[in-house]
Amino acid sequence: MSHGWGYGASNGPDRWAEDYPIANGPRQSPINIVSKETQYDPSLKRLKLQYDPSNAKGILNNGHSFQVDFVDDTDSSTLTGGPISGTYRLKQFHFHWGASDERGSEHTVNGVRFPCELHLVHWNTKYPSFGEAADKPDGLAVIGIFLKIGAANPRLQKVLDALDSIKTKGKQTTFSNFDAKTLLPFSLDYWTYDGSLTTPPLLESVTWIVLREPISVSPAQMAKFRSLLFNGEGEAACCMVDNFRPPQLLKGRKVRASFK
Ligand code: 1SD
Ligand code: ZN
Repeated sequence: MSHGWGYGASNGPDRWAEDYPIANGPRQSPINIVSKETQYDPSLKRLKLQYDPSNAKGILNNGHSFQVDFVDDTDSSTLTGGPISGTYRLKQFHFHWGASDERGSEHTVNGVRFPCELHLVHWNTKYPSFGEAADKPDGLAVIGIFLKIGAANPRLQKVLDALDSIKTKGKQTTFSNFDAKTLLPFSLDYWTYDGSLTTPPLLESVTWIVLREPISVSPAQMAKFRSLLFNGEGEAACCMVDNFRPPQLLKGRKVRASFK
């Protein structure tokens, strides 16, 4: 994998272990969530999200996905409650999606795949920075939200409209005044388990919080995701699609549910 990791035949998820042996570790993500094997845990708290729209900073094509970045130098956009202790700050959100609507999510539920999955990435403020938190067992908390085909989702439109400006790898532009809370579904019921980043370096530092209720996306909106490119400007065009890792072994882990 001398040319760097990606999602192609020569550098995709099946090859990541060559450069990142933790790919075969004990708490890798994503997983298939088998609902009847999850355990309702009445001690799990309600998720508390407090996001400040003025913290939205920019949007970037990172060559694997695109991400919306947030200013994270104060506690103004945070996740507390749920399965975590203490305060986690919002760092960025990004998506994973397929070449067609039959696939694209990273987590699956009872074997069912969704066309897209949103990840809201937070870091534990008991560490001094995202970078310091990223390799600690309790360093990160990522909220995963499934997108399912249905009505066009007006809450996604501002993000999708920005994609024309960041078509190729390395492009970025300002993205301000965005309330990430508007991307959440009505219900905040969730499953939670101990896992990892789903992209190299695959660090086993993530408390995953996967919401049960999907949000909607239209076929035309999904097409807009697929208009992005993996490649840099001036290189051969390669559509950014199928940028998801498939489910990994549970290896004895427990998945808890916040709901009965
Ligand atoms: O794929 C993202 C990656 O882009 C980066 O955001 C990382 C956190 O540093 O997280 C992974 S993921 O596990 O949230 N998919
Ligand atoms: Zn992700």
